[in-house]
Amino acid sequence: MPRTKTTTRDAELLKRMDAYWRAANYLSVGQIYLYGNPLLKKPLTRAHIKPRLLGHWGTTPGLNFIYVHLNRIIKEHDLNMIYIAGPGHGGPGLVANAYLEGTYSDVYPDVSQDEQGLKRLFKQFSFPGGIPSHVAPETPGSIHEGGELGYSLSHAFGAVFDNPDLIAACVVGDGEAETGPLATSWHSNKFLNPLTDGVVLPILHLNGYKIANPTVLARISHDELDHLFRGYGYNPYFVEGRDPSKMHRLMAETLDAVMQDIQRIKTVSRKEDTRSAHSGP
Ligand SMILES: Cc1ncc(C[n+]2csc(CCOP(=O)(O)OP(=O)(O)O)c2C)c(N)n1
Ligand SMILES: [Mg+2]
Repeated sequence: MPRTKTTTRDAELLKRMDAYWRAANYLSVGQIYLYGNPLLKKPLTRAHIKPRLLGHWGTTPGLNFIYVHLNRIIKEHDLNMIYIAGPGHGGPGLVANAYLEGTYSDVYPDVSQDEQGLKRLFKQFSFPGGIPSHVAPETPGSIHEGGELGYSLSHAFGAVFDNPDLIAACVVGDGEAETGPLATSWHSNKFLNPLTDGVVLPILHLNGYKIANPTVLARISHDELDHLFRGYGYNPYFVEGRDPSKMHRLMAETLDAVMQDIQRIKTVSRKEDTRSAHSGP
């Protein structure tokens, strides 16, 4: 259970984070569906919708939600963190965030932060001559192409081995979690050394579906899921609900608790290391 309470000062911050999240969601849904009329200034007609749609919406609000919340702890704790997006078709979410931050327009000046640029951003996604539906090399900040499900968590562990200052926040799709490579990679925590390696923060995105089909981990009971992850050696936190304002608060409190856990694990391992060095042969 989260141990910290957010203050009234944080309420204003959470409101602004919600606004950022909603903007990222609009930019994501616009990329999937809109061919024209990017600011919906005119009544929507069929001519404004892309003739062939690729990509799906289901995973994106969750990816955007996690993105803005991780940004808060990165800024608050000055973290060195990488975001690994596992679920299928999360591309529009990551592109939306790069655009909101201004990085996208820095790299691609024609995709500017105005109506004309917005139209280009929306049209190019999953479109002939445009950008793929997954996070791809042309996405600013991206260092690895997505597309084949199953490898997010093993990449996260690989990134932090011998890299003690890095935190790899790894969003695992509940559909992705059903692939063989992902199902086995939970065990990579057995190879992690808190003194010499960084931290992996797996975030299981239980949106209930793999595209349109139900997922196993979203259908087993809360208790069974909790036990499963404790068995793997994790201390699971649940952030669940439907009301965005409650969810923002819960996520912020949970990430604060997670940061405390990480600091505690690091401190304890450092103390144990000094003690064993002093005890000598
Ligand atoms: C190895 C592999 N098998 C199948 C696919 C096709 N595929 C793309 S997205 C997806 C569903 C993924 O489910 P989840 O991770 O829960 O993402 P969500 O549907 O929630 O976005 C599948 C099966 C793939 N990309 N890679
Ligand atoms: Mg899913």
